[in-house]
Amino acid sequence: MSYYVTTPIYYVNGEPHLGHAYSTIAADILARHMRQRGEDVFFLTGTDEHGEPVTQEAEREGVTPRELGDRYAPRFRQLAAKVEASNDFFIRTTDDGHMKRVQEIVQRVYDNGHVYEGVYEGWYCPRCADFKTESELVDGNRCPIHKIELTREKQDNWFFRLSTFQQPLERLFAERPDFVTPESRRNEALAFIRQGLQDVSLSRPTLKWGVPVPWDTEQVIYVWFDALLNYVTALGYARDGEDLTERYWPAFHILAKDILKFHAVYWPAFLMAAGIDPPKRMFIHGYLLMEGHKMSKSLGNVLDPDEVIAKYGADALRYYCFREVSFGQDGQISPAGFEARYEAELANEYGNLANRILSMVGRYRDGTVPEAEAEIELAADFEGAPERVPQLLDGAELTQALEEIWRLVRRLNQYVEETRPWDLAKDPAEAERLDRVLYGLAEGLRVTTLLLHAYMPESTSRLLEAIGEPGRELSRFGSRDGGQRIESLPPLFPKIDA
Ligand code: ME8
Repeated sequence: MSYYVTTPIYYVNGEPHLGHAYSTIAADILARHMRQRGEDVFFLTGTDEHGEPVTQEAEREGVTPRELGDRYAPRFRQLAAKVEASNDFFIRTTDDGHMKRVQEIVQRVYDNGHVYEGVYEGWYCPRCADFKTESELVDGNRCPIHKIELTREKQDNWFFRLSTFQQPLERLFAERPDFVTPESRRNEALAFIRQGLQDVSLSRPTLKWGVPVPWDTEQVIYVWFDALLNYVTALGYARDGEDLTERYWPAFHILAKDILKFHAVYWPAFLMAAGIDPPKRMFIHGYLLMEGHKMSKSLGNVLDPDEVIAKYGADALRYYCFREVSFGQDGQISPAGFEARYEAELANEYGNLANRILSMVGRYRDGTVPEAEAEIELAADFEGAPERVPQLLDGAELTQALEEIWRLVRRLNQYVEETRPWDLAKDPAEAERLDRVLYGLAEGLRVTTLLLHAYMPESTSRLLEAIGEPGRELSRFGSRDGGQRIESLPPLFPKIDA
């Protein structure tokens, strides 16, 4: 089976921050997990380089939009690498391959009769690259997201007949209840559709920076259609001489609630208009908040992921984001929160557990996992875990799946305390029991670490190597007989001075 997962493509109008890393890490956890399940995975991320959000920043800085893109696109690419994203391709909307395919698809939508010329007047936010309705405005005529004052704009341009897709969209939502999750976001999108859809601009007459409209090259394609199409165009040119569309489309999209309408409403309608299948599913996550506010470039309250990674490592950052904030909801993050979870959960609960098990197998059994049967009370608690976690991750429930895994970590710690292997080791009559206890602990650690691998690829790889696990595929408790050699390891998550 194939599995295609995407992140939003990020605007190149400033430095990337933890909010961007968050979506990328989420998609990466899913991609890695699916690879562990033997799926044929394609994972896409990249940058959105056209439109007002980029043009305006370029003007402010006195550079061209292309220069801005060339400055920031590599920064986003580096951020992906730093957070250990295993993306198969990095798209830039300034790629020739993308622009050519955008024109082809937009032309198809035009040929299919879904485009007309008209006039539009409304409140326009250049940071969102979107018109706002009267009811959306806050404090008079300000953007609800960026809080900047908006001007009324009148445009002669090309329109996409979104209004004619109301019924097809309602049908799509009815037939596929998990098309948009969590359910609250699905309801929000559906309410937007049901209130009646207006046609939307397909082009911008006043802007030069973008993909030219193929039949009217004085205008450029509205940045949102240009950007959304990346999910399809990339498959056409990511691999030289190969078209991956058949193999991977439709996609599972990961994005935050700020761009729900574009993905859940405009995008499937536009694809239908082009005769392309809608996406498979999308998961809408919330915002990471710093001191109560959304982290964002325009609000200027950005937590630097470089600093966090330098101090705690990328794995710890990946773990923290999905442990602290329930994926799908907004949640507060803070340096103090990082430290607390790092210390209590990664260093103590997991890191110490691993080192204790390694050293006990080393000390009491000369570094070889005993060939024994696990005690039933431990085995029972691992029953079903390799099914429950994948099921949750099928729906991108990253926090719930991690909670399931962490229950196993805690169970292993509790089992160490209950069985007290150090006491058993003193009594030769308990040798057989000690074999069973140590086998159970090593086996539990192996199974749990394989499940954690998608979340924390680097540290779990080190541990899996130390416990002699050659592969990365998910594994059932008890499926390995013991007998493998175990090596010692420096602390996985060393204590850090504040
Ligand atoms: O909207 N918390 O780009 P963008 C969580 N180019 N996620 C956050 C976040 C935060 N504080 N801040 C940003 C665009 N994000 C368009 C998208 S897609 C075809 C085009 C993440 O640079 C989140 O995924 O403003 C959000 O949807 C995205 O960055 C917006 O990035």
